[in-house]
Amino acid sequence: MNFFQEDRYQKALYLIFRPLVGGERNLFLRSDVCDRFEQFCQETLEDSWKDTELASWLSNIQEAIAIDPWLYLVVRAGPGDWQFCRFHIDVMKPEWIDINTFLRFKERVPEKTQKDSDWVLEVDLAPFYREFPKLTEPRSIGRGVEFLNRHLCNQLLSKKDGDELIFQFLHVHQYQGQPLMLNDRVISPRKLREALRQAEKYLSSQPLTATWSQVYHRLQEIGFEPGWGRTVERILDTLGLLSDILQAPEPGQVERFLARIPMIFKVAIISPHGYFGQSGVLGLPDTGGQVVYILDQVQALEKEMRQRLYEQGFDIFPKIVVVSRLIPDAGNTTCDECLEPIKGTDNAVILRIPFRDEQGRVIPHWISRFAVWPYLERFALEVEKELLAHFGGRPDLIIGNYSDGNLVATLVSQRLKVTQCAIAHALEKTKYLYSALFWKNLDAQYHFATQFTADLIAMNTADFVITSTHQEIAGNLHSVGQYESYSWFAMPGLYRVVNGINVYDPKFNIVSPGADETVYFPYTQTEQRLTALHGEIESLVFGGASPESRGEYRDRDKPIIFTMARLDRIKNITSLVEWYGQSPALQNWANLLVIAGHVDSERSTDEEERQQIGKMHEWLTHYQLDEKVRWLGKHLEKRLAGELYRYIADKGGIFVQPALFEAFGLTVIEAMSSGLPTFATCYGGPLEIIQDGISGFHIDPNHGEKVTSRLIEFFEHCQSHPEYWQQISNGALQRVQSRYNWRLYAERLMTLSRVYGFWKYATNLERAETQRYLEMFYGLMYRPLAAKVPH
Ligand code: UDP
Ligand code: LCN
Repeated sequence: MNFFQEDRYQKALYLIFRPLVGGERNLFLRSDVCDRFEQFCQETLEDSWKDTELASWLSNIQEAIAIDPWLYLVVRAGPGDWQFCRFHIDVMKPEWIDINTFLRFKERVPEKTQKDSDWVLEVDLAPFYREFPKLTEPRSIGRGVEFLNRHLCNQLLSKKDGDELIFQFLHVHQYQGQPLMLNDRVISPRKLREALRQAEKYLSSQPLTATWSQVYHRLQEIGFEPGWGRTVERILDTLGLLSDILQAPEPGQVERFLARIPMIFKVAIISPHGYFGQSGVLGLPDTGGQVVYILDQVQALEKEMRQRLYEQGFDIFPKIVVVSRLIPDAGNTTCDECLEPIKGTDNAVILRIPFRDEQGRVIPHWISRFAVWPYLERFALEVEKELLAHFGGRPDLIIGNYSDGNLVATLVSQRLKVTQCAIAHALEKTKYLYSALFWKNLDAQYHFATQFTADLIAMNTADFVITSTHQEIAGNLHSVGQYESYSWFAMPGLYRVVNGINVYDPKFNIVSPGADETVYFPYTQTEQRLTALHGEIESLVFGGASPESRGEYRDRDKPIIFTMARLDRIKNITSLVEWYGQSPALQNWANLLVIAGHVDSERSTDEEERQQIGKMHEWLTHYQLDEKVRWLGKHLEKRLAGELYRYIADKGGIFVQPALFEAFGLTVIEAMSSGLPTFATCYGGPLEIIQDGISGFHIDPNHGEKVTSRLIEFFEHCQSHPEYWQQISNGALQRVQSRYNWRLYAERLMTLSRVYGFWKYATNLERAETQRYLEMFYGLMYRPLAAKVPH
């Protein structure tokens, strides 16, 4: 960056940064720097600055910290590509610094001091990963398995080790004591190659449709056990894949071969917090998409597991257990039942285990997801015991969900030595501005110090991570990804992370969820529609005020702007009501329907929800919206909600998701699958789900007036071009059908589990150091923090 050497740039930098360094504020975001640059161009009356190298460099500044006379900057040239520098305001030349110096300076802000803090623990995981392969290209982020397959090929190519590795790996498989794949007649890689030749020769004389049981005797004599295929055709194909790999491995073949190995019979899915049930729970505090996701995931996984096992020659029913928390005071839900079969599956159950206090007494009431930490260790031990009993042995895969589930998955997987998959759903860190830096201010309410510590541990122990979008890992050009935000951060007075997670780690894979196609389908599929529910839907939408609702439409013919979410602050539903209240023009175009929380705050046990309920009432009263807004504080059954989306589409309505941040946004794909034109936040998953102007629209929740004008423009445009609504509706349908699909999801997850299972096997010894380091971090940092959370 030679431009720094030139006088005119140094002068410009001085003029741009001077007001930042001299002012009241210490912390600036990218948007502040961009605004300041815009102002500078106006002040100098020179728009040509915008085409300079300086402009593009400034646009990469992610944050700035000013403490007179210094300005420290973080420049993010792309995902995971961080540089740190500082300027003395009198010497406008950058001095490149290391992350540690930057963080020490940043810590001065909340601590309000002029000097660096005394000794603070520095967490650095990078040295442990020195020997591990990493992606290099930003475009490969989230496609870890493809990279790993190539890497595995190289490893297998190193002949001696490679053959030995495959040979050993095929020997470890068994099901309830019965060996699978190979028996003790095959005692070396050389014998394996010989056995393959013999088996191929023998099978080529057998009918392709003959089954395993018909050829079993001879194959067993040669050294093979069940697992190669149900029919001779399939067995030959699997043997052929292995022969090819032993000869000259190729990534696609390695993946296809590993995908066939019968490794996954029993899966544990851990999701402790919230109300985990199959009806009457959605919309309750902390109970939303994660529950929907897991229940749909289980159905799809069971199908996929059965299919794979069947094709490999087994008539075994796979077992899936979803482990959640048992809540004795469960209201009208089933969350007080220990065991509940999962609908739509043959063999999957919800297993509920209570939280207990130090004396072992069961905790009876619901606990916010921010306060579960003191209970998790004990919970994990009980989970381990119950899983072993339920499965009659170890599970083959443990999937953690959200910070608490991932920590429990870590504890159980480490003890049982089982492959661990992590799914974040939503990492809280990026949802709250400066959540790490000002952790002390937020800790009484959110206990972020404990949560972020748990996140760091679980992310690093997980064998692989599944995300719903690319942005979840690595953000986009200008915004930081949820996982990326754990690369480095400071929690002043507690510890400082200089290398927490690397978004180029091949453990990350994007595997997007879908929306249950039997529930969320296009409004045009009339023969499938649940028209019998329309009477109920009409009284929900057009009924009068009741203890569960507020508002009654005066004009029933207007289209409906629909929104539905948990009544969390982040969901920002109250702002949508406020924007609507402030715009008589929008009120002229459409009515607003809100399904969220409770109308009566007495019915809520969650402080944040109660505050939001208060705000809702305030805006409805202030803007006199009772004849234009209908608010239902009711939790709709899935099928009723599905038909409601379509009912609103019938009437030319739209769906709006105004969240300040949305990690993924299942309501967005549900609405789109129904054919509803959808307007959703540009912060988080919806930015990637929706292509703006094609399959829906992005809205910026920080600019309410712009949201309102976008909605008005849409209704206006639909009036002058009646086909426009249809065009966006079709765009939405095409988008979700091509991208968000549970069948594809299950297929990927099952393949990943095998590839990463093999990788774990191949590298296990090299991970011992990391494990020990993380155990120490758990013992010395996490445990004392968790113990301090009130319980
Ligand atoms: N939901 C519902 N009733 C409500 C609120 C939400 O059925 O009152 C469902 C909604 O249909 C979706 C899920 O809960 O399936 C919410 O998932 P999303 O990913 O949109 O948000 P989350 O609640 O997980 O943050
Ligand atoms: C949690 C969230 O906050 C949503 O954005 C996701 O859609 C949901 O989990 C399912 O992953």
